[in-house]
Amino acid sequence: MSELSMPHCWNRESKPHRFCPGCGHGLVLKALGLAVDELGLEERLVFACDIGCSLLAWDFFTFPCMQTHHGRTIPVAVGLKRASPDLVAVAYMGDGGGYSIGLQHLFSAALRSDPITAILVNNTVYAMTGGQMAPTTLPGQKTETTPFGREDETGRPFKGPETLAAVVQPQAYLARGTVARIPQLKKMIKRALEQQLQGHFAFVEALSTCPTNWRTSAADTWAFLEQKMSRYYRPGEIAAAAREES
Ligand SMILES: Cc1ncc(C[n+]2csc(CCOP(=O)(O)OP(=O)(O)O)c2C)c(N)n1
Ligand code: SF4
Ligand SMILES: [Mg+2]
Repeated sequence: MSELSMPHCWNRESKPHRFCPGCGHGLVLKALGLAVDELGLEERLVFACDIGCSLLAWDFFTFPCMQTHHGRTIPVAVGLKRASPDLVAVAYMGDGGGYSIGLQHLFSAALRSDPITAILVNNTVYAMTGGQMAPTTLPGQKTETTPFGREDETGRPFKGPETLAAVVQPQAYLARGTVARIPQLKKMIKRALEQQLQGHFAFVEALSTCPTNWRTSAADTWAFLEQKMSRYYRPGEIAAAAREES
């Protein structure tokens, strides 16, 4: 299926989407929809979305969606999967939800190798609440709460897949894609769904755009994504670190 086509599992009866013009969320959701179509998983999918702009995805698809509390999307997906192991559970969240308020859940699911697929949209800010600093805000980046640029004393920006590589089991799937390359992102999400079908934990971070809170033009939005974010957060698959078990 072409990346230009509309996913079959897209809900054509829902109202027009509410993402801002230039937002990357819709592109990540499209990559997910195409991956679900290609694997023929529409009837088995259950989708849990976080608070944050990810909640605007609640009526995007034809498969069931559950709206969770902020940061609690992963445990909800784990619960759904444990109750109905034949379901394919997708947890969809922002960087604030996954790397800040919900970080312990992400780590716990990775450590246990819960067979779910987590997709995290990294747009470097808490977008829905007005663009405050997130764990992923780049050094020097201006946000609502770092008007002079993020300073070193706030810590180093969090690299999710690389950090999880230290704790996951070898069969887990970890990757970082970008909305600048939808075919690659779709392949990563496909692999993440396949890994869940094999009984393993899978996590894909997607570098994404938020022109509203970045206050950028179309050209500057793309330049920030491609020239700043992608240099700090390198797209690609990330191997689990070898560990000595005694
Ligand atoms: C328990 C709780 N704490 C805080 C909030 C307020 N809140 C709503 S969305 C959000 C940030 C969302 O940022 P992120 O997860 O990065 O998603 P984005 O909007 O950037 O896609 C916060 C702090 C909340 N709704 N619930
Ligand atoms: S605020 Fe940012 S992340 Fe939220 S819908 Fe608008 S562009 Fe997208
Ligand atoms: Mg965010």
